[in-house]
Amino acid sequence: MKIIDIIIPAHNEEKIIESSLKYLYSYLKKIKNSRWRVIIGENGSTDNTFKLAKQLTKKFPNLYALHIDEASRDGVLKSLWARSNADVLAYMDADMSTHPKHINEMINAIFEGYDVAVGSRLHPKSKLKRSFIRKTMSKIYHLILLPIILPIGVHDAQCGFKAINQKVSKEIVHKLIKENGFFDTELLAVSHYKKYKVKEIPVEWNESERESTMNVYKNVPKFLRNIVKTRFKIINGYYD
Ligand SMILES: Nc1nc2c(ncn2[C@@H]2O[C@H](COP(=O)(O)OP(=O)(O)O)[C@@H](O)[C@H]2O)c(=O)[nH]1
Ligand SMILES: [Mg+2]
Repeated sequence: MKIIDIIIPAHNEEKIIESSLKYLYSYLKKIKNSRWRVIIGENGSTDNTFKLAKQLTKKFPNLYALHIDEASRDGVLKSLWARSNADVLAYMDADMSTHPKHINEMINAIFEGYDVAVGSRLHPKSKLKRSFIRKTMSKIYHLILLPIILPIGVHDAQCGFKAINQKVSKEIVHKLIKENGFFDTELLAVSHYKKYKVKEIPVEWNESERESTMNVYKNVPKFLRNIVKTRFKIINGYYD
């Protein structure tokens, strides 16, 4: 039987984690003929996220809560994917901005032989509820910066909804840097370079009403530096 691990990175999410899990589980119940686990990967919270997550493991089947000693969301994703032996390694953001109805399609894509499956908010078929400023930043990033410096082969690098198989996990995940959400762009740029089979899933996205936990504006210079760095790493054969 195939095994699916779904990681939920969590940082100061005590207000939404329970309702998010309820929402997600109503769709997970529809997954048949495989064993799935949901793993909350918490770090750095100053609220009760971890304590609550631990309590919720008694309420939700196949739910695990881990406190990970890593400094960032990317560090948590890297570390939990690296230690998983599942056939499908997935993650989704705790706020369920990506509608969880897409989870089956994402998992099935890996079962069908795709190496990577990613949610996409910039595909013509996506449905998007997002603030003007975040939409604009995303368009500049994906329509101008990435095509010029670091092609990724799909419309959206940064949607918090992705899955990979063990091949991708073994070959590249340990090489990705762990900083401020850039993990997603690097994963896709390297997948594109290595000609992995990538499925893009147009998603329905409803931006969460809670404030972003990711320091989006502060991270802009780091993203710019990292896209150039990744380009050079590809040229220098670092991922080969
Ligand atoms: N474990 C962990 N998760 C984080 C950290 N920072 C953000 N996250 C999680 O990353 C996901 C994306 O964050 P979010 O605030 O929704 O970002 P946005 O959608 O880009 O505004 C959420 O599940 C957060 O809880 C962190 O430092 N550690
Ligand atoms: Mg979000």
